Amino acid sequence: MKAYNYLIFFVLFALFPYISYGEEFSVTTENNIISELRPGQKVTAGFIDITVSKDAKIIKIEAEMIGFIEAHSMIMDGEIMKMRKISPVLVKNKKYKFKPGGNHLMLFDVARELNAGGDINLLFTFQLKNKKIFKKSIKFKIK
Ligand SMILES: [Cu+2]
Repeated sequence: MKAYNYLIFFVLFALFPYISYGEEFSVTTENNIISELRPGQKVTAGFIDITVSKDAKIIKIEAEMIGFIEAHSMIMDGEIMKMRKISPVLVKNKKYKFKPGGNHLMLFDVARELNAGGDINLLFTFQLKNKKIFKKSIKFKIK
């Protein structure tokens, strides 16, 4: 019986580092909004404030029935607004904002309805400095 208890103890300790490892990266979000898709459109924008518990890059964003999703910056070049694809670099515990008029998400080839009042999950892939990958599904309200 005693040997059995030791075994349980050992197994718990052996597993613990892996269990805690799974919890090491957390993502908190606010103001998660996707603009509703107007009739005839296939492209829309998204906004979100993201705070991560460790320095990380967003390397991919995907969702069902959406061709592809990019993060963009937006700058004024004289009178012309220019958007450029970016790979957002998030700093630990610092809020990163995707907001109207600034960095934003762009959803292309949308093949589903996105009506105000609904919601949609986007799957974010984050890469830490040590190259470890985390995938998080994040819910957005459609507005
Ligand atoms: Cu854009």
